[in-house]
Amino acid sequence: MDPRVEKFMAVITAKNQGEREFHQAVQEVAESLIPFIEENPKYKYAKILERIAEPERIIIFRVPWIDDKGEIQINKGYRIEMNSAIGPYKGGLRFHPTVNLGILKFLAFEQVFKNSLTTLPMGGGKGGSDFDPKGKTDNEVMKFCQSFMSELCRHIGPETDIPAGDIGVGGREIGFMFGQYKRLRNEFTGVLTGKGREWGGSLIRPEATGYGCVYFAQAMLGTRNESLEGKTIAVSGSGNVAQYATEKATELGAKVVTMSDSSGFIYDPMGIDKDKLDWIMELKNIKRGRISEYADNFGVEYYEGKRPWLIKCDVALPCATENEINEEDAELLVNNGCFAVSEGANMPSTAEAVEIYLKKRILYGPGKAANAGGVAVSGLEMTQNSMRISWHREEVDDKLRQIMKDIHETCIRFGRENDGFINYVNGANIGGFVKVADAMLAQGAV
Ligand code: NDP
Ligand code: 2IT
Repeated sequence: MDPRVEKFMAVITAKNQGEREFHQAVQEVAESLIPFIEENPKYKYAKILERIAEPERIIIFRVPWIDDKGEIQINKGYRIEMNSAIGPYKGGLRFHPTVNLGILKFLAFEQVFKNSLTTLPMGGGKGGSDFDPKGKTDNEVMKFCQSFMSELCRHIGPETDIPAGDIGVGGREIGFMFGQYKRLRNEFTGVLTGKGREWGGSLIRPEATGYGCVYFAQAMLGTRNESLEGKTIAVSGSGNVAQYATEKATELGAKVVTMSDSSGFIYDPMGIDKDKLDWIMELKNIKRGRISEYADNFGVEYYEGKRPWLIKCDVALPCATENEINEEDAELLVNNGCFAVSEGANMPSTAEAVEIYLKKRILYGPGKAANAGGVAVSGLEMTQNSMRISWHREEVDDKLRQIMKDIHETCIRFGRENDGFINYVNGANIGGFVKVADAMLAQGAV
């Protein structure tokens, strides 16, 4: 490791003990930024990177709620307000039993750079709870969401901090939280994004992260005069991001052969076409079933406890969760001919996996660039709410495409190496940093 990065990370790990994912996210950014900051000492003397790595505010609270049996349940609630240099805090809420402070800090840190890359005026934040919506009734989810929002509503607002969805938080949860916010504050405002379209939501927001991830893959392939037409794709996950990544990739002529959940993955060599995807959407979004049921229904292989990366593919779209591609998986992917990875999830590749992509010179779009389409359309939802209008589907989709193109251009501008190779990691980290850093310089030591 570069000794300057080592020195920086020693302070980060000492100050944020035990927060493994946060260390991982900060180190990746530091490796790109420290050499850049050395060349631009104004950022060094103002300690911009040191400040970006320290959240502006963290709120942690108790979330008590009563389950259907009448028993009191207690969860932890969090909101990390990471950086507001270029706009109000913006970022999703995650409800998953693995949620802890370190995971939310990593997500909030990534969000700062991602939101800056979108070109829209949004700062970075993230929040959530260790609540597990799996196996809960709609009534229990509502009770939890209402209790969670009863506290969170003191800290957020349309000009302050605007949460949205993430793992375990979709349209249902956003609806319950919006209802409680409105009731407590007596305000109908754009305080959350990902709302239903009848009550302030933007068209294309549900699709945006998955579509954007595929648009980014398309742009990367374009640099090698390739397209998605006829390509075999491995997707992981079967939630919001995975579903719409699969839909768009299929629409563009690719064949998606895998999808997964936390129990295992299915391999459908014929491809998950529109009808089969509709079946998955009903299974996952309405019946809340398991992906293994797809194998039973369509007579394909199910790999219990495994991830899709052992399947031969041209392009991988990891859309489930962090660190779902390790060194061994990355080796397998590349050795089987995979030449592009576009990350729908946040930090799905371990540091060792990323090293392999870069060493093998494949097209690698890190999450903060490739999955920025979700928060970008959240930004467009905020604009529509402020203007009290709603744009047509095509209009939002066109804006999303343009934003993904612009992010890709930014990555090229800051990430092209002397031999022409595009290092999208450096591109995204430096490209996301500059705007935030300049705003922080202008605003003084706050
Ligand atoms: P969903 O809750 O809709 O879906 C999550 C999917 O990932 C499910 O298939 C789930 O399986 C699987 N998964 C979750 N945790 C794990 C785990 N620990 N191990 C294996 N599989 C797991 O979430 P989203 O689709 O919204 O989010 C997916 C990823 O995309 C996350 O990394 C999120 O941070 C990122 N992201 C989301 C955005 C959005 O707009 N929603 C925007 C940008 C990034 P199971 O059902 O078994 O839990
Ligand atoms: O990780 C992310 O970018 C999200 N979960 C979406 C955040 C948002 O505010 O739309």
